[in-house]
Amino acid sequence: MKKILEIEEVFATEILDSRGNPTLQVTVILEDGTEGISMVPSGASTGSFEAVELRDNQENRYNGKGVLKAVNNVNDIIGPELKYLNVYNQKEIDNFMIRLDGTVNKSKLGANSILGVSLAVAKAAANSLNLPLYEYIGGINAKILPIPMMNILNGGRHANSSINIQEFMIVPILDTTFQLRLQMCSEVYHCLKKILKERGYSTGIGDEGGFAPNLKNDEQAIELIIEAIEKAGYETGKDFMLALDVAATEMHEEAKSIDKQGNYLFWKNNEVKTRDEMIDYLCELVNKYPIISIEDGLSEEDWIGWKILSDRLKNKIMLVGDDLFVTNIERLKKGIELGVANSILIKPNQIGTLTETLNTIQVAKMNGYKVVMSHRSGETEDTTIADLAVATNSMFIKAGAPCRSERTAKYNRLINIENEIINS
Ligand code: 2PG
Ligand code: MG
Repeated sequence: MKKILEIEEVFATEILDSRGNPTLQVTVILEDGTEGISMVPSGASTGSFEAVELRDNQENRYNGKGVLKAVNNVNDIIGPELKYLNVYNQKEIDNFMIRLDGTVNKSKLGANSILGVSLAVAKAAANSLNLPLYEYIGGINAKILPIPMMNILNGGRHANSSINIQEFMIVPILDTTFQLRLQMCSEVYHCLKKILKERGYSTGIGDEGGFAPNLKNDEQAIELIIEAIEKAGYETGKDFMLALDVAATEMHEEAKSIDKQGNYLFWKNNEVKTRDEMIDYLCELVNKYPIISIEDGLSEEDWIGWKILSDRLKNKIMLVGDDLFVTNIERLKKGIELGVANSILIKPNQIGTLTETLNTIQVAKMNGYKVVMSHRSGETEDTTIADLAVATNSMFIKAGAPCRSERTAKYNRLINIENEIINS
């Protein structure tokens, strides 16, 4: 017989994220008193096909970024409807919220409200069974720790610097434990800090904890990182590879202001590239440097460009769709059909429920797309994505630099999960 445990109460609170902007905390309380609490992250370089993050737009409060409407939607609309529902019916609860919202992009109730509830329900259910979240979601097969794609140099929208590419990541490919990989990344991070300091560059950090120096150009960032890897005693190509998130949708948006064609504007140094030039540029970078993965090399609307890029690079490296796929099963299916990209970034708040997130991961895996679980640039101390990465045996995780508690919280959670799995 299926176990039943009813939801007693659901409520939300407005809290702050790592950028100091409001976001939601949602609490679910069960009839036996068990609680599940989730906190919702928030992006800066958001794709236009993401589910809607509901904000108050009330200029005199938090610069319009308040989330009291979303809080009220949880307290007054979603919460009362979930009372007495069985907390173990995650799929039914998520589908019920999708119907209650009734829009294609969750714009009525807000994906932030819905995701907050969805994750808090899962956490309450896991807690009630005394199971860690990764095991509740992934069962006994949840056992693979993800490889960090660690963003140690921030540019684009995540830093007020001269660098256009949003993320420069190190990927410890050496076959070893999560904890050793984390150690390797942290060592490289600190070597990079030393190098930047010695050369007179700022060691201030960007939104995801990576350094945000004003370098001569984007390629210098790659070269300094390679130097840092070697200074830390590791070999690029053997111990580490590099990954980039170009976040090209942002460049495409910037270009629209000066050029109707919507090329790509490297707005920090005012350089315009056409789609073809952009593709050539990315191929050159791949030829020149040990790059294993490029995320959002082209914009979310440029399916034609993505197809050309995929034909040129898909057999060499990972091409990760973030703004392109927005964790949305329909957009992913379109990509699969067109032969576009070969990997997907998974951000639960892009789609708005745990069930949809898991469904998208399943389709990705069935079609041989690699899965990269991801934080947002605006984060909280919530560590759900760490559990979700293990629950789904995702190959990679993006959780930022080994710096800033909202980032290290995810890594620290993964350390504890790895220890639990080793000792079980
Ligand atoms: C990205 C993310 C996370 P944001 O583009 O991949 O690194 O950034 O949350 O700002 O969309
Ligand atoms: Mg991205």
